[in-house]
Amino acid sequence: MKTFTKLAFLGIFAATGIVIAGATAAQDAPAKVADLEITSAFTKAMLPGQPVGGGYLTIKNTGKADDMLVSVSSPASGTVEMHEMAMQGQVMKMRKLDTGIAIPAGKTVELTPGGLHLMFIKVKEPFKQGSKVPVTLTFEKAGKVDITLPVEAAGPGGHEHK
Ligand SMILES: [Cu+2]
Repeated sequence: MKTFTKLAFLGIFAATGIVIAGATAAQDAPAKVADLEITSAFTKAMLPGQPVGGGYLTIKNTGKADDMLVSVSSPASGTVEMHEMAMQGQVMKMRKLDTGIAIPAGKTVELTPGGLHLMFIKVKEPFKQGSKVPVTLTFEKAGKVDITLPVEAAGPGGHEHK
């Protein structure tokens, strides 16, 4: 019986360990607010002297009403803007989206390098690989949701500004 008791305790500890590990990993798990699901959020490590950084994520609207991402903020930067990259003739240009990013009912909107993206401006400290950047998204209908963007390696395909 003693052995059984010990094993039972070990089992509980093992289970607790898994729960804790699960809770840590859950920070990057999909975030939900109302009918919106946010996944694949990340940013990239910033090079020394780089003044701005890009933020990327996927927003799925599982509801029947259109919504809109109207503002974004982060304690890690002075301002977060919503931008769009698009070819104008031969040149890739960036445009600030003042009214926000539409998230139509039943649709998935991806913010990716080279397309729609978040732009961290007046970044307080360059983002370091392996850290996380907290971000608050505000939607017109769904309201606010806090997410974290894991910082991935800097490199090609990242956000480039001149
Ligand atoms: Cu930009």
